[in-house]
Amino acid sequence: MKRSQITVTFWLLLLAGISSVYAQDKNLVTEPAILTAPPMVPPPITRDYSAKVVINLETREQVGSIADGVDYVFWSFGETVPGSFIRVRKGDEIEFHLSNHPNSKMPHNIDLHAVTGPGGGAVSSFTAPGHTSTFSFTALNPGLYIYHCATAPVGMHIANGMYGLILVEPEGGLPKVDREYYVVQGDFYTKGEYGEAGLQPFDMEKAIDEDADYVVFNGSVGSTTNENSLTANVGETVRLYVGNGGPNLVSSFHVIGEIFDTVYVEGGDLKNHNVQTTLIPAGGAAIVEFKVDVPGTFIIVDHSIFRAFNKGALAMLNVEGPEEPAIYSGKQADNVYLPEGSAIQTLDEDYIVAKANTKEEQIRFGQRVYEANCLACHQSNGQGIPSAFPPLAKSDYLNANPILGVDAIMKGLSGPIKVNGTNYDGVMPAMRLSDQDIANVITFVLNSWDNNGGQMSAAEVASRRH
Ligand code: HEC
Ligand SMILES: [Cu+2]
Repeated sequence: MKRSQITVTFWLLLLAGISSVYAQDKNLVTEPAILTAPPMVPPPITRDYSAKVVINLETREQVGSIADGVDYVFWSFGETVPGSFIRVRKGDEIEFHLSNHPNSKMPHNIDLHAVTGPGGGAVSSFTAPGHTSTFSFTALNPGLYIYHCATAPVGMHIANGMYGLILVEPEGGLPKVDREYYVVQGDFYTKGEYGEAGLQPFDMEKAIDEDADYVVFNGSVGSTTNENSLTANVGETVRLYVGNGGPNLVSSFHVIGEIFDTVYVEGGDLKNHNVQTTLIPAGGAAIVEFKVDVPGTFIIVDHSIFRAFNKGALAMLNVEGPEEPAIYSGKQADNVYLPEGSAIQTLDEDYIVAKANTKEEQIRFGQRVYEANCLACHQSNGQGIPSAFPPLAKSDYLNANPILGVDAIMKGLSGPIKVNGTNYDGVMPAMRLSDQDIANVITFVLNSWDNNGGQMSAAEVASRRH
């Protein structure tokens, strides 16, 4: 051995000695990470010391539903889009095992924005199908961070759903709240337009043009609505961990009818208070907290509002409990307001033209048309509102002659009518819907809420246009 070699060997041995002592010195307790699928969040960390946290995460490529009747091949961390929620504590050493499912066609890796190190772990975690990569990092900075795949073409991997959130709790933890949820926005680009049925391939050109067909929370239209809504009780505090996977669009995150008591701006230490809408950049996050004071359905949106009502960026928080009329009265009066010369207005709603081939599809697509266009007046259960909006549930007016419903939507309806023995004299605006959408929504109504059933075709609707 040359002397230089001996010196090098000496230093290497010394270094190895130091690092093993260091690891022993740290004497970290090892524990497996608890991972959760959206919208759930792992429990708060209660320990007051650093640990070695072992994470096993698997990348998948599998077909899922992006909207009713629309399938998409999602690429994901874990089984879901966004991927599993990871919760660690500042100072923890994370031993990360990334496995790529043997059925994958692509290699994948992970770039965690919580990592201090080149690529956020991307190079060390590059994993071929059927392999597992291991790397470790120490979580130096507290905060809420996006993680995502960074394998070329990066944009495509992210666009297919490869992102999620990792929370690094500060040493003292976060203040206690009653409910915590996990919501991530993402934009999707498909060969077909929004709502076009069938398996829709990724569209690279639209992605480059940032011309999204879908903008959704938690991976699909309706992922977090109706029976899958977030829930809370009146008087509880709610904390949302909100991420934006992108790949392209910035989110104007807003909860209709709530004010954020606290926003951890961009997921960091800075706390802002009394915020209506918070901006979440692509590849960024925010923590929002609010107390729910009154019951009802609170709609969560990207306030770039066409994304909410036309591209899917809409979730719901259902709050149950007693009314609080001192805080919110509910509707106190509804009187017909008819300014001079405004007999019939037109609602210019160019909703999706969903091609429906079967009655079942018509009902499904019709429900979407209903929720976007009719629910505000006729209500979610079709009961209407007494002395303002007539019921569609068991409506003798509609059931006797469904084509009158078509006319009402197409041309508007005003003047006195009688529904189930009650007189109405309101104004329903004409709606600019396609023949197919009108056929679908009427078919949906006829087959809902104990109505008589039946089916309306686009051709029948077309025959009413003059
Ligand atoms: C802005 C409120 C509003 C919206 C939105 C609205 N309607 Fe109406 N609708 C009314 C009012 C008011 C009447 C009663 C009009 C009258 O008194 O002449 C009515 C009447 C009707 C009737 C006939 C009466 C009955 O109860 O059977 C049908 C059917 C109907 N609407 C269906 C729909 C459908 C389907 C949609 C969505 C595509 C829709 N409406 C959207 C306000 C609305
Ligand atoms: Cu990937």
